[in-house]
Amino acid sequence: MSSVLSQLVEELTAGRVKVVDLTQPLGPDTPVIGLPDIFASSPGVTIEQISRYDDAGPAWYWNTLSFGEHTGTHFDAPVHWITGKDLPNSSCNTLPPGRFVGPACVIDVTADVDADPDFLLTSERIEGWEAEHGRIPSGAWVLLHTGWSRRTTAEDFLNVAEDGPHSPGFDRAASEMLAHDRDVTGVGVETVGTDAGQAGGFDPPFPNHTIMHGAGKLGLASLCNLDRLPATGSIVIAAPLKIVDGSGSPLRVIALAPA
Ligand code: 23J
Ligand code: MN
Repeated sequence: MSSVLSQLVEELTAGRVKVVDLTQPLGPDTPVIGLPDIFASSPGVTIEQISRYDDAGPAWYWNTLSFGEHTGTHFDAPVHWITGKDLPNSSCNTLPPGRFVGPACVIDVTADVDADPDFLLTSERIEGWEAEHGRIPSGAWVLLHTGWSRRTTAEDFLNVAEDGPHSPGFDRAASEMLAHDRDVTGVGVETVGTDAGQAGGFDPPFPNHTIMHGAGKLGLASLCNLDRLPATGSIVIAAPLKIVDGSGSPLRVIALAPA
């Protein structure tokens, strides 16, 4: 009898299931979120060589990495936010690994974001997506396909104006619906963080972080290649580094999708 896993291997080998990389490169040019000056900032990436087949190590090449936990394509654990601080098993090393794998629901709002970089996904818009694609299942990764990863310079990607950053996200009711009424695993976005650029001024501030993490849900930021996924029918695997008491981690996010 052919198990689902041996079938999956067959489908991968035959090229009928593809592995899609949803990860941005991680390096010194990786853009980092800017917060108001009153708050501490997160450092960018530095990569320092230990040796490269030289006197410091004649047959080996390796580097020392330094970066904030929330850098580049990265994972937000519930403990990242004050609302999630007392939830059990909510840091990078204690989250059960079963939480890292789930079906993807990809919501395409690229046209809306092209017209308005401050576009916010609403609960009505989620209901419209569900009328077309079916109800978002419990345990889903909800991926907001904004087209933001087409912005390849740090300036365009962070899109900071005099009044702060401008980038799309979720409105409060959308985050509440996904966290509480749909019981999703988490949300993934193409932008630098899972809240909209202007969300520091929302009520509550940073509503998506506040609501999602308070409900024990996860986040993925700075994704790319969402245009390669169908609205439903793919599986996302997003496993952070097992950092002790970690609030988040850069990671490789991959999807299994119909070819
Ligand atoms: C700290 C403060 C505000 C925000 C963030 C971090 C993130 O977006 C993040 O990477 O989790 S909005
Ligand atoms: Mn983060």
